[in-house]
Amino acid sequence: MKLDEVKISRAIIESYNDKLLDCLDVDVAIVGAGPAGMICGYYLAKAGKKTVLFERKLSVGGGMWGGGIMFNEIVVQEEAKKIFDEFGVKTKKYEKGYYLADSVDAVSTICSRSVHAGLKILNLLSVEDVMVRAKRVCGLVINWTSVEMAGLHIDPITMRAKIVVDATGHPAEVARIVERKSGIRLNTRTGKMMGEQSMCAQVGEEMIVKNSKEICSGLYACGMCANAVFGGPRMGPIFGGMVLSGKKVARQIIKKLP
Ligand code: 48F
Repeated sequence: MKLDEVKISRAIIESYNDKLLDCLDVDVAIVGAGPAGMICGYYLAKAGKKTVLFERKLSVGGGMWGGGIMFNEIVVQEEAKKIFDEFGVKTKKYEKGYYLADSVDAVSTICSRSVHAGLKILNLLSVEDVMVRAKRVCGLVINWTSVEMAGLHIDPITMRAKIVVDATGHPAEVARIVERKSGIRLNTRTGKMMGEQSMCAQVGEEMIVKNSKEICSGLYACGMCANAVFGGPRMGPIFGGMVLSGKKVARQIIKKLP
Protein backbone atom coordinates (compact mmCIF):
# COMPACT_ATOMS: atom_id res chain seq x y z
CA MET A 1 0.00 0.00 0.00
CA LYS A 2 1.31 3.46 -0.92
CA LEU A 3 1.11 6.07 1.83
CA ASP A 4 -0.62 9.33 1.00
CA GLU A 5 0.69 12.28 3.06
CA VAL A 6 -2.47 14.32 2.50
CA LYS A 7 -4.60 11.43 3.77
CA ILE A 8 -2.53 11.43 6.97
CA SER A 9 -3.13 15.17 7.37
CA ARG A 10 -6.86 14.77 6.66
CA ALA A 11 -7.18 11.95 9.21
CA ILE A 12 -5.57 14.06 11.95
CA ILE A 13 -7.56 17.20 11.20
CA GLU A 14 -10.93 15.40 10.96
CA SER A 15 -10.38 13.35 14.10
CA TYR A 16 -9.12 16.26 16.23
CA ASN A 17 -11.92 18.46 14.97
CA ASP A 18 -14.51 15.88 16.10
CA LYS A 19 -12.78 15.54 19.47
CA LEU A 20 -12.65 19.31 20.06
CA LEU A 21 -16.29 19.78 18.99
CA ASP A 22 -17.33 17.01 21.40
CA CYS A 23 -15.50 18.79 24.23
CA LEU A 24 -17.36 22.08 23.85
CA ASP A 25 -20.29 21.00 26.05
CA VAL A 26 -19.47 18.59 28.85
CA ASP A 27 -20.41 17.51 32.37
CA VAL A 28 -17.04 18.39 33.87
CA ALA A 29 -14.06 20.44 32.64
CA ILE A 30 -10.82 20.01 34.57
CA VAL A 31 -7.95 22.51 34.27
CA GLY A 32 -4.49 21.01 34.76
CA ALA A 33 -3.16 17.51 34.10
CA GLY A 34 -1.07 17.11 37.22
CA PRO A 35 -1.67 14.06 39.41
CA ALA A 36 -4.75 15.55 41.11
CA GLY A 37 -6.48 16.57 37.86
CA MET A 38 -5.83 13.27 36.11
CA ILE A 39 -6.99 11.17 39.07
CA CYS A 40 -10.12 13.29 39.40
CA GLY A 41 -10.75 12.85 35.67
CA TYR A 42 -10.23 9.09 35.88
CA TYR A 43 -12.97 8.59 38.49
CA LEU A 44 -15.37 10.95 36.73
CA ALA A 45 -14.89 9.26 33.36
CA LYS A 46 -15.17 5.83 34.95
CA ALA A 47 -18.53 6.90 36.42
CA GLY A 48 -19.71 7.80 32.91
CA LYS A 49 -19.44 11.59 33.27
CA LYS A 50 -18.43 13.37 30.10
CA THR A 51 -15.16 14.92 31.19
CA VAL A 52 -12.47 16.96 29.43
CA LEU A 53 -9.15 18.02 30.87
CA PHE A 54 -7.21 21.01 29.47
CA GLU A 55 -3.45 21.07 29.94
CA ARG A 56 -1.28 24.05 29.05
CA LYS A 57 1.90 22.10 28.45
CA LEU A 58 2.90 19.56 25.81
CA SER A 59 3.18 16.84 28.44
CA VAL A 60 0.80 15.79 31.18
CA GLY A 61 1.99 15.00 34.71
CA GLY A 62 2.59 18.48 36.14
CA GLY A 63 5.06 18.40 39.01
CA MET A 64 5.15 14.63 39.35
CA TRP A 65 7.78 13.77 36.70
CA GLY A 66 10.62 15.43 38.57
CA GLY A 67 10.04 13.76 41.97
CA GLY A 68 12.11 15.79 44.46
CA ILE A 69 14.89 17.97 43.03
CA MET A 70 14.80 15.98 39.79
CA PHE A 71 15.34 12.63 41.58
CA ASN A 72 12.44 10.94 39.82
CA GLU A 73 11.06 9.06 42.81
CA ILE A 74 7.94 10.04 44.73
CA VAL A 75 6.58 9.06 48.14
CA VAL A 76 3.01 8.12 49.03
CA GLN A 77 1.38 7.04 52.26
CA GLU A 78 -0.63 3.90 53.02
CA GLU A 79 -4.05 5.22 51.91
CA ALA A 80 -2.80 6.55 48.58
CA LYS A 81 -0.79 3.38 47.97
CA LYS A 82 -4.13 1.57 47.73
CA ILE A 83 -5.14 3.89 44.88
CA PHE A 84 -1.77 3.34 43.18
CA ASP A 85 -2.43 -0.42 43.50
CA GLU A 86 -5.83 0.08 41.86
CA PHE A 87 -4.22 1.97 38.95
CA GLY A 88 -1.35 -0.53 38.64
CA VAL A 89 1.43 1.89 39.66
CA LYS A 90 4.22 -0.16 41.24
CA THR A 91 5.27 0.80 44.78
CA LYS A 92 7.91 -0.42 47.20
CA LYS A 93 7.94 -0.05 50.94
CA TYR A 94 10.60 2.26 52.36
CA GLU A 95 9.51 2.18 56.00
CA LYS A 96 6.16 1.68 57.71
CA GLY A 97 3.75 4.20 56.13
CA TYR A 98 6.22 5.38 53.43
CA TYR A 99 6.00 3.91 49.93
CA LEU A 100 8.12 4.86 46.92
CA ALA A 101 7.05 4.93 43.29
CA ASP A 102 8.99 5.71 40.12
CA SER A 103 7.53 9.04 39.00
CA VAL A 104 7.69 8.06 35.32
CA ASP A 105 5.67 4.91 36.06
CA ALA A 106 3.22 6.95 38.16
CA VAL A 107 2.56 9.65 35.53
CA SER A 108 2.38 7.33 32.53
CA THR A 109 0.20 4.72 34.23
CA ILE A 110 -2.24 7.24 35.70
CA CYS A 111 -2.49 9.02 32.33
CA SER A 112 -3.02 5.82 30.39
CA ARG A 113 -5.67 4.49 32.78
CA SER A 114 -7.49 7.83 32.75
CA VAL A 115 -7.62 8.09 28.97
CA HIS A 116 -8.74 4.46 28.69
CA ALA A 117 -11.50 5.18 31.22
CA GLY A 118 -12.84 7.81 28.79
CA LEU A 119 -11.20 11.03 29.99
CA LYS A 120 -10.47 13.37 27.07
CA ILE A 121 -7.17 15.18 27.59
CA LEU A 122 -6.48 18.19 25.37
CA ASN A 123 -2.88 19.33 25.81
CA LEU A 124 -1.34 22.57 24.54
CA LEU A 125 -4.50 24.49 25.48
CA SER A 126 -4.43 27.15 28.18
CA VAL A 127 -7.42 28.32 30.17
CA GLU A 128 -7.33 32.10 30.26
CA ASP A 129 -10.78 32.97 31.60
CA VAL A 130 -14.06 31.53 32.85
CA MET A 131 -17.67 31.92 31.76
CA VAL A 132 -20.00 33.02 34.58
CA ARG A 133 -23.79 33.19 34.53
CA ALA A 134 -25.97 34.12 37.52
CA LYS A 135 -22.91 33.97 39.82
CA ARG A 136 -22.14 30.39 38.73
CA VAL A 137 -19.01 29.26 36.88
CA CYS A 138 -20.37 27.47 33.82
CA GLY A 139 -17.54 27.26 31.31
CA LEU A 140 -13.99 28.04 30.29
CA VAL A 141 -12.27 30.32 27.83
CA ILE A 142 -9.40 28.54 26.10
CA ASN A 143 -6.63 29.40 23.70
CA TRP A 144 -3.57 27.66 22.27
CA THR A 145 -0.57 27.80 24.59
CA SER A 146 1.51 28.80 21.57
CA VAL A 147 -0.68 31.91 21.16
CA GLU A 148 -0.18 32.72 24.85
CA MET A 149 3.59 32.16 24.61
CA ALA A 150 4.00 34.24 21.48
CA GLY A 151 1.83 37.02 22.90
CA LEU A 152 -0.30 37.04 19.74
CA HIS A 153 -3.47 39.11 19.74
CA ILE A 154 -5.83 36.24 18.86
CA ASP A 155 -9.20 35.76 20.51
CA PRO A 156 -9.93 32.54 22.39
CA ILE A 157 -12.94 30.21 22.16
CA THR A 158 -15.41 29.21 24.88
CA MET A 159 -16.70 25.86 26.11
CA ARG A 160 -19.54 25.00 28.50
CA ALA A 161 -19.36 22.68 31.55
CA LYS A 162 -21.84 21.84 34.30
CA ILE A 163 -18.89 21.83 36.70
CA VAL A 164 -15.33 23.15 36.46
CA VAL A 165 -12.40 21.79 38.51
CA ASP A 166 -9.34 23.91 39.21
CA ALA A 167 -6.40 21.49 39.35
CA THR A 168 -3.74 24.02 38.31
CA GLY A 169 -1.50 23.36 41.32
CA HIS A 170 0.31 26.11 43.23
CA PRO A 171 -0.88 29.07 41.10
CA ALA A 172 -4.60 28.19 41.48
CA GLU A 173 -5.17 30.00 38.21
CA VAL A 174 -8.90 29.49 37.74
CA ALA A 175 -9.77 30.46 41.31
CA ARG A 176 -7.66 33.61 40.96
CA ILE A 177 -9.45 34.56 37.73
CA VAL A 178 -12.83 34.13 39.45
CA GLU A 179 -11.70 36.23 42.41
CA ARG A 180 -10.26 38.97 40.20
CA LYS A 181 -12.96 39.23 37.56
CA SER A 182 -16.30 37.87 38.68
CA GLY A 183 -17.06 39.52 42.00
CA ILE A 184 -18.07 36.11 43.35
CA ARG A 185 -17.32 35.46 47.04
CA LEU A 186 -15.23 32.29 47.46
CA ASN A 187 -16.19 29.72 50.13
CA THR A 188 -13.13 30.62 52.23
CA ARG A 189 -13.07 32.30 55.65
CA THR A 190 -12.42 35.71 54.07
CA GLY A 191 -14.35 35.15 50.86
CA LYS A 192 -11.04 35.64 49.01
CA MET A 193 -7.98 33.55 48.12
CA MET A 194 -6.18 32.64 51.35
CA GLY A 195 -2.80 31.79 49.72
CA GLU A 196 -0.45 28.87 50.21
CA GLN A 197 1.62 28.55 53.44
CA SER A 198 5.22 27.37 53.89
CA MET A 199 6.24 23.72 53.93
CA CYS A 200 4.70 21.32 56.44
CA ALA A 201 4.14 17.84 54.99
CA GLN A 202 1.97 16.54 57.84
CA VAL A 203 -0.48 19.45 58.00
CA GLY A 204 -0.35 20.05 54.23
CA GLU A 205 -1.33 16.48 53.46
CA GLU A 206 -4.18 16.52 55.98
CA MET A 207 -5.50 19.88 54.87
CA ILE A 208 -5.35 19.19 51.17
CA VAL A 209 -7.97 16.48 51.43
CA LYS A 210 -10.14 18.63 53.71
CA ASN A 211 -9.78 21.63 51.39
CA SER A 212 -10.63 19.73 48.22
CA LYS A 213 -14.20 20.87 47.66
CA GLU A 214 -16.42 23.48 46.04
CA ILE A 215 -14.79 26.93 45.98
CA CYS A 216 -17.87 28.71 44.66
CA SER A 217 -20.93 27.76 42.67
CA GLY A 218 -19.84 25.53 39.78
CA LEU A 219 -16.13 25.49 40.66
CA TYR A 220 -14.19 22.89 42.69
CA ALA A 221 -10.53 22.78 43.72
CA CYS A 222 -8.33 19.72 43.95
CA GLY A 223 -4.63 19.10 44.45
CA MET A 224 -2.24 21.82 45.55
CA CYS A 225 -4.71 24.42 44.31
CA ALA A 226 -7.03 23.52 47.21
CA ASN A 227 -4.40 24.54 49.77
CA ALA A 228 -3.62 27.71 47.81
CA VAL A 229 -7.30 28.67 47.88
CA PHE A 230 -8.06 27.77 51.51
CA GLY A 231 -4.66 28.64 53.02
CA GLY A 232 -2.87 25.33 53.70
CA PRO A 233 0.85 24.55 53.64
CA ARG A 234 2.78 23.02 50.76
CA MET A 235 4.13 19.52 51.31
CA GLY A 236 6.92 18.80 48.81
CA PRO A 237 7.42 15.53 46.93
CA ILE A 238 4.88 13.46 48.86
CA PHE A 239 1.88 12.80 46.61
CA GLY A 240 -0.69 10.93 48.72
CA GLY A 241 -2.69 14.09 49.30
CA MET A 242 -2.87 14.84 45.56
CA VAL A 243 -4.19 11.37 44.81
CA LEU A 244 -6.77 11.36 47.61
CA SER A 245 -7.81 14.91 46.79
CA GLY A 246 -8.55 14.10 43.13
CA LYS A 247 -10.62 11.10 44.15
CA LYS A 248 -12.54 13.04 46.80
CA VAL A 249 -13.55 15.83 44.42
CA ALA A 250 -14.61 13.30 41.76
CA ARG A 251 -16.88 11.62 44.32
CA GLN A 252 -18.43 14.93 45.36
CA ILE A 253 -19.13 15.84 41.74
CA ILE A 254 -20.57 12.42 40.91
CA LYS A 255 -23.02 12.83 43.82
CA LYS A 256 -23.98 16.31 42.67
CA LEU A 257 -24.46 15.65 38.95
CA PRO A 258 -27.73 14.07 37.88
O1 48F B 1 1.37 21.42 39.47
P1 48F B 1 0.61 20.16 39.26
O2 48F B 1 1.34 18.89 39.30
O3 48F B 1 -0.64 20.17 40.28
P2 48F B 1 -1.22 19.09 41.32
O4 48F B 1 -1.88 17.98 40.59
O5 48F B 1 0.10 18.46 41.99
C1 48F B 1 1.00 19.25 42.70
C2 48F B 1 2.32 18.55 42.70
O6 48F B 1 2.80 18.33 41.40
C3 48F B 1 3.42 19.26 43.49
C4 48F B 1 3.18 19.21 44.95
C5 48F B 1 3.28 17.84 45.57
O7 48F B 1 3.32 17.94 46.90
O8 48F B 1 2.94 20.18 45.56
O9 48F B 1 3.53 20.61 43.03
O10 48F B 1 -1.96 19.84 42.33
O11 48F B 1 -0.15 20.25 37.85
C6 48F B 1 -0.88 21.39 37.48
C7 48F B 1 -1.01 21.39 35.96
O12 48F B 1 -1.88 22.43 35.59
C8 48F B 1 -1.40 23.02 34.38
C9 48F B 1 0.12 23.00 34.54
O13 48F B 1 0.78 23.09 33.30
C10 48F B 1 0.33 21.66 35.24
O14 48F B 1 0.58 20.61 34.32
N1 48F B 1 -1.97 24.37 34.29
C11 48F B 1 -1.75 25.40 35.15
N2 48F B 1 -2.46 26.48 34.77
C12 48F B 1 -3.14 26.11 33.64
C13 48F B 1 -2.83 24.78 33.35
C14 48F B 1 -4.04 26.80 32.77
N3 48F B 1 -4.41 28.08 32.98
N4 48F B 1 -4.55 26.14 31.72
C15 48F B 1 -4.21 24.85 31.48
N5 48F B 1 -3.35 24.15 32.28
